[in-house]
Amino acid sequence: MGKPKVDCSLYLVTDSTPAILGDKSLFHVVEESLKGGVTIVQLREKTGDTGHLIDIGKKLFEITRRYNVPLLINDRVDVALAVGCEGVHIGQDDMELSAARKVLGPDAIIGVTVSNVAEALKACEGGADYLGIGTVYATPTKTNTKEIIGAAGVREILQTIADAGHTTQTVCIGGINESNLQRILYQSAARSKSLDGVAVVSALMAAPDPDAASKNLLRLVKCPPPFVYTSPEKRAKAAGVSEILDIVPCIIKKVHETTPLSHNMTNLVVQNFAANVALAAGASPIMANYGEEAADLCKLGGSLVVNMGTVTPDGLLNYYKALKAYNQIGGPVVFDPVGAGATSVRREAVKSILANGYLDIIKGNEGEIRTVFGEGEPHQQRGVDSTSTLDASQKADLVKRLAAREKNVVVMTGKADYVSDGERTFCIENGHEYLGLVTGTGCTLGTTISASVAVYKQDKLAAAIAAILHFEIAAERAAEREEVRGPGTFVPAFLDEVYAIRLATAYGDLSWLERAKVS
Ligand code: 3NM
Ligand code: MG
Repeated sequence: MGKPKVDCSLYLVTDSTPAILGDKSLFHVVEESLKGGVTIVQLREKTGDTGHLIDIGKKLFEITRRYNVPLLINDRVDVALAVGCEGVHIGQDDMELSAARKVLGPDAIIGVTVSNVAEALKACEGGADYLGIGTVYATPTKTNTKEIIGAAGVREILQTIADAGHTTQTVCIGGINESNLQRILYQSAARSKSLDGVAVVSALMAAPDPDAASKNLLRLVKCPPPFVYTSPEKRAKAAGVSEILDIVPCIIKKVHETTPLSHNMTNLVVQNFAANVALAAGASPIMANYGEEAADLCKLGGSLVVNMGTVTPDGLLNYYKALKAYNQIGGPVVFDPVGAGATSVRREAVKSILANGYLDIIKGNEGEIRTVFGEGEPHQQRGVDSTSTLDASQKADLVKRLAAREKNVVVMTGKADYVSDGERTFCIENGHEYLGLVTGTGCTLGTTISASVAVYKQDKLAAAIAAILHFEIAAERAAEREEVRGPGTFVPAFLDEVYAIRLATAYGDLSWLERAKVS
């Protein structure tokens, strides 16, 4: 007979607890999910007598067989034998893989739960047919999970087993649903190995229409997320400084010509200033902190700024709604983790924002970016102040590693700014000290970046650099004006220069760009 084919694209793990299944029939939900395209099913019952479990297994096996989809039993090798189904799924506390293999034979499908690199290597070496990697996100479905590893933890496991030469299939599990599935597949992908699919419990077992839900989940597994720009231009990303500098005027000009919407969910301090900078740069600002509005606003072709400068519990829920709306259609999101390291509330907010959406660009000062990176000792920021302790190569390394981890673009502002997409890393040494003496300049840079990335999704790194140069060279020129004697007179001059640079660029005068110090 040989081993049945294992397709892990959409893996259904059952759960018949009333909190999840409700008053529906387990068999009906599984059959509807199979109709919708589930590719493998695991019967997972944590309570009940063995005889009862075997009965359920047999009945389920009649259904899965009709759809030509394998049925596995959680933990219970004996039940799998009695049912005669394709195999088992075993956790780290269950029977050893080698023992299960001995009992079930070479043709049985045996999957293993792993949550770290050591467990993954051991399972691959022991001949597991697939790995269930988790727990990705905390989930009410399984509260005794050992470790929440996020997309980054999944990626580390994938890279390690790929480096060791294993081709074992992989799925991830834990808190996966239609709104985070594509992002998790994208962010967890390692250089040479990505997940083969996702495993879900509640996304199907609790779905009102499991047939439709599984069709949708399977579609999402098969196509790249909307925020990944998949045109041929992707392959022709600017590699060097001169190529980037060639694109910068095109991006600024395109903002001028198309007036992209810049949807700001931002703090009380900078709303007015950020709106004025957006207007001067050629964008159309809207300050809308109510998440429900995002479903309409995201359709207008602009981008979103999530600035957590005055974060509140309500504010967080609003961010999640907006993130979902923008992520779903690929509208770019700029995240400004203001004061991220100042309080434990903000550190937690950063973690939950990262877990609740894809952030195309993260922009912050050194302390903020260190907090977002989050490994090692917590970095204590003094309020929202910007201070620096890292040297140039450490800064470049930090932005590069964070961008590689999040699969996005990271901008770290300071006397010199560092920008990376995980592969290309640049340093920009423009700007003026007055920018540090006026409140909210960092936030308004986030708004400026949102305008350029809205019009240039194909290379978000180049878009970020265009905005930084526009903004910082405007500051230099403003500070040199005769009438500017300090931060007070600087602000109006700065707005004028942002506006002047935009108009000059639109009409072909690029002399301002000669000041660019990019390396
Ligand atoms: N195993 P939901 S998490 C069954 O981490 C199970 O090994 C997990 O449920 C692991 O899709 C989990 O509803 C429950 O979040 C996943
Ligand atoms: Mg188990």
